[in-house]
Amino acid sequence: MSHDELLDVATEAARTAGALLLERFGTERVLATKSTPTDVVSEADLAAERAIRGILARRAPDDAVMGEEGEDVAGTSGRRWVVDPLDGTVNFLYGLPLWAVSIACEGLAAVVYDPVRDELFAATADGPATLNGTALEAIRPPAPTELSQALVATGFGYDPARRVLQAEVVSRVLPQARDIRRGGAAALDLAWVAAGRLDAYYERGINPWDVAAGELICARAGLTVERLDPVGELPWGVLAAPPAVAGALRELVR
Ligand code: LIP
Repeated sequence: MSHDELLDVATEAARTAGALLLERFGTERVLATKSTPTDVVSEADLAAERAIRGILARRAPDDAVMGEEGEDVAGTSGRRWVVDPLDGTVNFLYGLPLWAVSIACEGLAAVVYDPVRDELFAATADGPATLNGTALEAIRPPAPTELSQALVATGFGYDPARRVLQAEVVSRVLPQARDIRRGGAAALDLAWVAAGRLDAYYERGINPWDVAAGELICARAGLTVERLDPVGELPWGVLAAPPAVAGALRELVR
């Protein structure tokens, strides 16, 4: 399949899951907790992933699938879909309109869909990053050249001990940046960095499905996107920033 065909599959799956989630938004309750009492999953997560996996099985039957809520599926094509059916689960359950569907065909095509605003962020490996079909380069404001002018998004894990370490890191960034934002959905953070609604993002302790789509969208929007190596007790992470700011941010968070 061509990159554009893969993008079409991702778009159909994201919009289908997004419509299902939007119907439940504001009424869904916690179904269960996972790694900690604050790491929750809802029936909406599970229903959305079932819908996405059904479309992938029909339209890309030979591809592997890795999703947040289901078992990994092996493939024979060499392609792998990385799916977060509902990124920002806690926000969703609280009725906060900061959540998204994140679907990537790893390295080839990616969408982050925000059903509340009906905003589809998308990119292919050889095409521009777009918002509802418009190239982000054409609508994004000029990027900051100094970290002190950068609005930096980040997030925190569910484990209290990890949060102590992450608090130390953010205490270094806060005095150096314009300000910090903690939205609660990595996929949306990355999509908004690509769109210029945020200037940069870093986070450790995320999962591949949180960031796979947003990383490609940010890279195709011309941002520096890199993985942060594990350091001490802190796991790997992601940093996305304008090239002029990436080095200064990396020094503070690595
Ligand atoms: C969320 C991430 C967010 C992180 C949260 C949580 P989920 O994913 O998108 O960046 O800070 O702790 O992991 O669990 O809502 O799919």
